[in-house]
Amino acid sequence: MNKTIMITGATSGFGRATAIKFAKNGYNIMITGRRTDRLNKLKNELIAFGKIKVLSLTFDVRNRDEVASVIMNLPEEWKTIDILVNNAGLAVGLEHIDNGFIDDWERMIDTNVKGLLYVTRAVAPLMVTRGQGHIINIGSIAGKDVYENGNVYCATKSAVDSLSKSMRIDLLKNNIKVTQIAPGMAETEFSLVRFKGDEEKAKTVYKGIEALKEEDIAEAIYYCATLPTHVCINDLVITPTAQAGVNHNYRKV
Ligand code: NDP
Ligand code: 8X3
Repeated sequence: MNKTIMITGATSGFGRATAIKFAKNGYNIMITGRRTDRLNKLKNELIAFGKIKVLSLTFDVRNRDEVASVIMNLPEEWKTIDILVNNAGLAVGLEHIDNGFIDDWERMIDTNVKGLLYVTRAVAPLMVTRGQGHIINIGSIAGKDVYENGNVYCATKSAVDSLSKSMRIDLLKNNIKVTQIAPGMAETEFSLVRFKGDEEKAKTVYKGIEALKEEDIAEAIYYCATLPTHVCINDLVITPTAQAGVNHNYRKV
């Protein structure tokens, strides 16, 4: 029987690449995000790999009631979630703390911290009931160290770092693995979102650097998820070769 994976934020970047990687390897896939058109397109792409089922769920992870209701009302066959990838997240803005937009801060906190918690609170009991499961949280090197203007984004990812550790302790007796993957600079739609659609500004982030690709993170997620049952990768920090932490990049310009 196929295993089942739920991926939040599958309409783009790491989430999308992860859905493709697991579909190619025979997993049933639940893809989630806010953009239904993209989910539908991806669903068709995934089904074409054959022999798997795909369920597409449109919801905003910030909506506590919606998250709870969607997951509680899953068809029975989709309630056996083997792997949850808490990936949905974003950075918005890059300002000093005295100039930051409070709306941007709220969006990051609501998505990266509260959204991850809402999804986990709904899915973890299903795993506890079965006495198995694997939660993979996408943190960031921004959760390991801070950079100028990173303030609130770094704080949200630091919360993911901390939550990953405590989830692992809380779920220890339930045979549930918890892994954090903390990527460095990766060229997805991340910077486009951070700079509110400014493509030129987004491109400068990756100038002179071979950034990580979304597939690199999908490969890492797949590796962590397919180890023997007694092995749990706790924390994986992955940067491009040209990056050593949030404040050290080597650019060829
Ligand atoms: P993308 O912008 O390419 O993808 C982000 C995904 O998150 C989209 O599918 C988006 O879907 C989803 N998402 C955002 N907000 C919400 C929401 N409120 N409800 C549901 N889904 C949401 O970025 P990445 O793939 O790079 O980012 C994925 C994760 O990786 C994030 O948590 C990010 O912080 C983290 N990360 C990224 C790094 C990078 O350099 N790229 C490095 C380290 C960590 P939709 O808009 O359809 O809702
Ligand atoms: C994204 C990585 O360093 O741009 O989480 O904040 S960084």
